[in-house]
Amino acid sequence: MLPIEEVKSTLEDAGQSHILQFWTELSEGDKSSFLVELSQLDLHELREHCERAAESAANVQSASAADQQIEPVPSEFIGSIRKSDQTTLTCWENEGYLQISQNRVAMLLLAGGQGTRLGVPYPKGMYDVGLPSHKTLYQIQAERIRKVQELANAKHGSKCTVTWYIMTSEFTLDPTKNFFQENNYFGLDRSDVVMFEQRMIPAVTFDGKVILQDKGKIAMAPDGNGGLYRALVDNKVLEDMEKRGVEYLHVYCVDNILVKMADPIFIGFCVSKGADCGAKVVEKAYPAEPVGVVCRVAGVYQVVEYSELPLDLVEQRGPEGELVYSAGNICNHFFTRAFLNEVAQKYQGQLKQHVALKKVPFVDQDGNMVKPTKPNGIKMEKFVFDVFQFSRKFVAFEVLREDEFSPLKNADGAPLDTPTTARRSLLAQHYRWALAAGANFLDAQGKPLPSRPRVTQDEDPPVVCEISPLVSFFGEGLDQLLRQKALTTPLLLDEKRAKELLQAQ
Ligand code: UD2
Repeated sequence: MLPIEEVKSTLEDAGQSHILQFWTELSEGDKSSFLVELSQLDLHELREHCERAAESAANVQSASAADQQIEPVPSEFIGSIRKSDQTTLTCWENEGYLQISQNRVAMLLLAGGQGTRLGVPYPKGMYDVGLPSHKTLYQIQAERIRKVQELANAKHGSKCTVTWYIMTSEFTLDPTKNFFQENNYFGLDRSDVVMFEQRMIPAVTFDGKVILQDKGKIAMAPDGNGGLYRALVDNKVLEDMEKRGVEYLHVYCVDNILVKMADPIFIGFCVSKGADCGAKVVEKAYPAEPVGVVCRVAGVYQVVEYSELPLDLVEQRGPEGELVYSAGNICNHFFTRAFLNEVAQKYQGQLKQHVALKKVPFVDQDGNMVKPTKPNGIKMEKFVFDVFQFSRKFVAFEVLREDEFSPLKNADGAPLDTPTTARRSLLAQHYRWALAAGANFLDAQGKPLPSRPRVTQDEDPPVVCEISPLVSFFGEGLDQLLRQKALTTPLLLDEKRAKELLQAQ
């Protein structure tokens, strides 16, 4: 902890002396915790941070498309599930499983966000969208890791590990850790789940002053999911990866209920192409969908975030009425460890700072708590995909939305990306898998239900069928359990039920 006199003079130098304006009113306990907080801040970077934030906010109106030289990505450049034949897909998948079986693949979850839109006071990964099993997002992800390891082992006679790195923040670390402990790491080996914390940075007013959230507390926020690269260095994660022999990292965001963990096809595709960076995309559903788009900016492949794509480009359509900028980023990325090392050593400090204007509660000059009704603060964030520009070989890979993308962003009541739409997407996928495996469903009275594999997010699938990831990773292995079986709904196909069905053959 730094002495108060030193903190005072550094804050004065940084033009931030107001931070201590209520110092004399604080209790001894509050003084010491505030001093701890201030000592952890990089006070020397503070001036630059505040100046840069104010300057960026003033220029927030982004340059025009022509200024930025944004172009769409030619569709031939994008690998695709839809456009590839089965032999090629199997080839990529085999490559992926081979790498997994050799412990060369790890997952990295970005879980440091505050989940403000969903509005729950705990990390999003702990959310239960109301499936029959009541599994949370964390549990679903953990079980998919267990299953993909099992499949790789079965193919290669190995005993492999897909290490799970989890980036948290001050908001999410403790609850996430406790939740994993209480749930016995969902059956994973706890030494293969590595949690680490990203940095927090102060929120700043439009004139570059750090915002006090309380008389003895600065308003802090995580530094964006691009804070990953600094956090990898701070927490020696790259060294850990090297020790474990991990060469490839599959990075993803917490809220996509359909995330295909350590996706062997995607990994195999990226490895076969010799890529150092990759991004999964889906075709955008509608112009304003809140997903970034993969494009070329001044000739270099990048993601332009939805909040920054010029409006005329958002709406632009081609001759057939299709969206020109349609390669929607689903926050599912591939990196080689070698590339991440390079980023850590050379580029991490050069990452662009993006500006978000937010309503940040604060104490005013007179010490009153104020809840602003319009944005009053600037939060600076780095984006995880901003390193693509440093890549030597970047690839994009298009997957099917109905199989791989259904994010949980908003609370129920919102039209899209809610617990209801997430639950429906998962149940609809499992229903499709069951039908494809030859299942017949009966209603509660034993009457056969007609098959209707195509359902939209606006309706519940006609049958409630949930399949545990421990039974099937992505629809495989269900034929032997379900073919020509008459199944009463709701069906919760967990390991116990799978055993019963096998025995009933
Ligand atoms: C993200 C993508 C967007 C699109 C969309 C799909 C970014 C910058 N944008 O937008 O292009 O793919 O997802 O759903 O990736 N997080 C942290 N630390 C932070 C902030 C966020 O770990 O400081 C995590 C967060 O917990 C989540 C992920 O990053 O898992 C994405 O964050 P978000 O939900 O705020 O991003 P969103 O939906 O604006």
